[in-house]
Amino acid sequence: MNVVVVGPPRCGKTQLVHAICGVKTAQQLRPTTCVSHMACTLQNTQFILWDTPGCLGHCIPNLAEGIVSDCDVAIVCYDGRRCWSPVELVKTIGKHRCYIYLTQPCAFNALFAYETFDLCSSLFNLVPIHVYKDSMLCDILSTMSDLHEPCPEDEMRLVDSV
Ligand SMILES: Nc1nc2c(ncn2[C@@H]2O[C@H](COP(=O)(O)OP(=O)(O)OP(=O)(O)O)[C@@H](O)[C@H]2O)c(=O)[nH]1
Ligand SMILES: [Mg+2]
Repeated sequence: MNVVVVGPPRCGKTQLVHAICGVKTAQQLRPTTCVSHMACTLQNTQFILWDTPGCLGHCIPNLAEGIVSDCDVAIVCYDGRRCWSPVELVKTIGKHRCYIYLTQPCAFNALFAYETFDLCSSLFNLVPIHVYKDSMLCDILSTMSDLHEPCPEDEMRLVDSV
């Protein structure tokens, strides 16, 4: 499963990728300037985690556009800064494959709260917001396995074709 991690500069994207893959992180990380990936296996599923440079405003960095459009899931990191909200990025990427991850447990601002409410109520679909990486990964795994489970109609077609 390809998972891309996006968000504004210095919000904790690289730290999250390292934490998920169990890599020890230097205390001060340098700004990410290219797209890179790390792999890990969780519950028998291989995850490829793609780290990206910080978004300027609500734009996906040019270097990351390809992987953002190809990935199965996007984790939109947010650290609570007032001048930025993850909602525009979620709309651009597509709410059906986005998870918002709060890198600071108390990450919050009024714009974020207002826009998130608007996003949920106007599109009739909730975008999951997580503060714990492990529960976010479980959520991603269970959603993806639901998506890949054959529906009864598919099973019937299979039986028919035998
Ligand atoms: N205390 C704490 N510090 C964090 C956390 N995440 C990141 N940091 C610190 O914030 C700084 C930036 O973290 P990065 O993971 O490099 O952030 P980034 O979003 O990858 O930054 P860019 O690549 O520059 O866009 C680092 O010095 C980290 O030590 C966190 O969850 N808790
Ligand atoms: Mg980084």
